[in-house]
Amino acid sequence: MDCIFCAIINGDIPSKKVYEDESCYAFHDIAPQAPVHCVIVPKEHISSADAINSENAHYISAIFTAIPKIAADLGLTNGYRVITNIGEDGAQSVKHLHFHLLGGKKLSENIV
Ligand code: DGP
Repeated sequence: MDCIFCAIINGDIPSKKVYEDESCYAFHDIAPQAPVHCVIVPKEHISSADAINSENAHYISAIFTAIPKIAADLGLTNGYRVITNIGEDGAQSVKHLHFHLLGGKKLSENIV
């Protein structure tokens, strides 16, 4: 399978790691849209949040358990935003489930 995020998880494509455990991997986004912008991915290839089911939902628990630790490590003491894009209308460009963690400034009130 040709997946950029699987290649990042495997170390075949370099990334700036911010967090890793047995279930998930987090790294700085290559095109940051906020002063802090990292991406958190499950280590198993799941195409998007639309493919979450009872078999793989444990990755969501692991990711959302990791997010407060990652946010604290990155100094996001005043809040942040978590976004996942899904499919064409959601403007998902990489077809491996990922959550954007954005912060470091007061974010726009547009788009949630
Ligand atoms: P999305 O549009 O929601 O699918 O977001 C994909 C994000 O992944 C986008 O913000 C840019 C980031 N990205 C794509 N390729 C790479 C890469 O090779 N390295 C890193 N660090 N980020 C990448």
